Amino acid sequence: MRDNIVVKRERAVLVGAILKSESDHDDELAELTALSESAGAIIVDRIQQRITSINPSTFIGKGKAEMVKQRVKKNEADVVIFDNDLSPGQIRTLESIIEIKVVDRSELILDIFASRAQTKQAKLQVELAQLEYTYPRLTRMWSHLDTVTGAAGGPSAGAVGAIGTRGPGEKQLEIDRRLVNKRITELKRELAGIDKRIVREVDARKGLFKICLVGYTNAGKSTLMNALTDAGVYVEDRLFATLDTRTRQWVLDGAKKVLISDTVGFVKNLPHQLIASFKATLEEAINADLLLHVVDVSNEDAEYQAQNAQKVLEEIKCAGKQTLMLFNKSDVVRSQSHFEFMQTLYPDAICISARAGWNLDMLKAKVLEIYNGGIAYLRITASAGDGKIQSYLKSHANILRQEYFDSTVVMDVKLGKSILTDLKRFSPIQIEELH
Ligand SMILES: Nc1nc2c(ncn2[C@@H]2O[C@H](COP(=O)(O)OP(=O)(O)OP(=O)(O)O)[C@@H](O)[C@H]2O)c(=O)[nH]1
Ligand SMILES: [Mg+2]
Repeated sequence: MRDNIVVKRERAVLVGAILKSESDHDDELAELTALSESAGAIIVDRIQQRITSINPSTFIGKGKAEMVKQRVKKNEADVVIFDNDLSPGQIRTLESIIEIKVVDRSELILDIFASRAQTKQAKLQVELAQLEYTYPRLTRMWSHLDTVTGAAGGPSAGAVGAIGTRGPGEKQLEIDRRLVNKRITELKRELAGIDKRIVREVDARKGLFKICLVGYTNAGKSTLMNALTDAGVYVEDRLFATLDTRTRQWVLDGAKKVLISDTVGFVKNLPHQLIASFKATLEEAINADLLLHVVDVSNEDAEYQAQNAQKVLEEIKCAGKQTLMLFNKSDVVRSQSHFEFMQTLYPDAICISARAGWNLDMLKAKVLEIYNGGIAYLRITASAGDGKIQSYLKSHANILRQEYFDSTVVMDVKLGKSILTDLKRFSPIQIEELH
């Protein structure tokens, strides 16, 4: 039943179980709907259930699983897509009850990423994340490994073909596991080479002011990047159009040039395996001096999307960075009251339209102001045992040099002046200006 997780052109029933304590969002399945459509599924039914606890074997209650089965039959569905992440055991039990393929949320996102990946790096990153998350959940791993190892041209390629003809079994699983682990090691090695190159590139730009566009997928980051520079980044009205990072120069004012990067979009609960393997891609955000958080204000879920993007920023340790909130797509706002509500939540947000070119001058002026007032280079000397200041600087500044002496640590850092007052909280430390 479950020898692949691709949902393209399949008739899908969506299921979302919400823990009572978790959330009161109106339409919990809106995001899963958009994700499933992006993956190419045809949605035929949607089922939401509030639960008080998770059933360890079926996640939702057994009775509810039976009900899903009835709805699947009625709608002649091919696949059930869960908004939650399920364990391999839960997937197996649910499939035996419902009698069709069950795909969980992380698998769905990984599937979309797999279909979007264009560059070698993105392809390797997605493959690694899939090997670590999806493959242990497949019943017939070997049919996939066949193409995987075959493509890599490794010495095992021939052997895998032979295994495929033998059919699955206990022994088969052991061989599969060995092959998966071998491939994971290969991928990690290959990616480490690429990551090193990227970290070097990012390092080489240490002296320059760096801006990174972040935000929920489809908010208009790439469109804004194109409007501000001549990047020619791929734009499309679908989720996860961008999987790679592009960096371009943005001329603010004559000689004042900054670097601006466009990167992968966020959704709620990005699979951890994906964040781990996309670490190099997110490196630009991690090293940025300023984040531009792009929000699609015309979307009625704008608040929810902004909050979830914020959560991902926390996960990649970027929450403390200086951030400008941008309300994009203000040219197509339908509900004035929703727009005003968003403005009360984020009074400092700048309303723009990347597509129509509205207020881009205002944005530029604001960035210029931050750029001018903005950056300090400092040498900070602290007690070597003071972990607090070190971890604060790691998440709020760029550490250019860090050296330990007997009882002290000396750090040369680049940071936004706005956090200087914050630094005073840490004592006793010694601060000197570097330039
Ligand atoms: N009306 C309107 N549409 C916009 C605006 N900005 C972007 N769009 C549209 O929104 C869609 C998504 O734009 P992208 O620039 O690809 O969005 P993104 O944030 O880069 O998305 P991902 O790469 O998927 O994370 C495209 O169809 C754009 O044409 C805007 O200001 N107004
Ligand atoms: Mg994009």
